[in-house]
Amino acid sequence: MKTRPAPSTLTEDQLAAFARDGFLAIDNVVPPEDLAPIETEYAELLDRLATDLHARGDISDSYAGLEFGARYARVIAEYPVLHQFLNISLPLLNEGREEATYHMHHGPAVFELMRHPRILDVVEDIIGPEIFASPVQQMRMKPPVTALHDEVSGHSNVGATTWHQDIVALLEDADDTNQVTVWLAITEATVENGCLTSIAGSHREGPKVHCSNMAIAREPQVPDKQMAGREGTPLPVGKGGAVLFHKMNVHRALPNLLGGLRWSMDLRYHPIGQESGRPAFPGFVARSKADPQSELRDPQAWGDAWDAARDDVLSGRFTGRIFEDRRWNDAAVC
Ligand SMILES: O=C(O)CCC(=O)C(=O)O
Repeated sequence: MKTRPAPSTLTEDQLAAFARDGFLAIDNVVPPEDLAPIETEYAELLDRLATDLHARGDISDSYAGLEFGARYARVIAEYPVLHQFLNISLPLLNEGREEATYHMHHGPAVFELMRHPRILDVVEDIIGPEIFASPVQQMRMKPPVTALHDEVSGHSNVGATTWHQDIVALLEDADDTNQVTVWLAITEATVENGCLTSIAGSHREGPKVHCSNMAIAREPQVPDKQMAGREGTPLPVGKGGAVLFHKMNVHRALPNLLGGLRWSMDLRYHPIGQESGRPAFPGFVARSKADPQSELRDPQAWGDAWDAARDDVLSGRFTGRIFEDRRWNDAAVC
């Protein structure tokens, strides 16, 4: 029988809890000081975007004097598509793409955080030491709900999210992929500002029907009636804490009812050689004990790979689907 090496970071109890519940909330995965580079990178990015948008007359002020979260809330209230410029994935659109807004951010601080040794240690305890960083990744920057523009209030990168299993975001080729989601809190996540909540053990219930109803949310969602009477377990974590998810676990995020920014980044990892379920976009080898030379360590090469993917999609060279939003739909239920 194959034996698993002793975990280096997670305890046996934590691994057992992850196997039982399909989620695990852990504080202090990334030391808060290691989040400073991403905070600086995003402050500079927001400053650039706000200055340009104001110069073009798309927003009424650049809000330069405000602190980061307040500035972000004011800019996105006037220019809702801002989130696409701050996200760490290209938009998941199979059609209707516009070159002017088909954008993302792939700065070095993001890349370094995706390779953070503490994150990879946790992932290694779950999937082993041959780790591929999937391109299925999102930056979620949630202003207070009171500041949300109607146009994006149902978008999971800025508003509350609906019940879902992470497998729904993957194409069929990744059905057997051993994917783990690492949801990282860049600001503290509490019940009041929109932490995650999850149904313990739901990863053992098989795939759920996900409806595509744009009036409810931009992403496929498990309808509330299917979840009736089921209480989620709220998963608050401090800044630098993380929540891990099995890809079949049912979870959602609560709304941000407080006055400040709720900011997180969700990353996914799987063993090297398995399908990511998003062939249009580039992942990379984040850690390989067997072949350390294969690890990608150059943020520029990572950014270039995303730029090449953008060109391929916009030019029509990539002809496949990016995202499948009907696969899990069942008209009888939806
Ligand atoms: O942060 C959120 O709002 C949702 C994140 C999520 O559901 C996920 O990472 O799968």
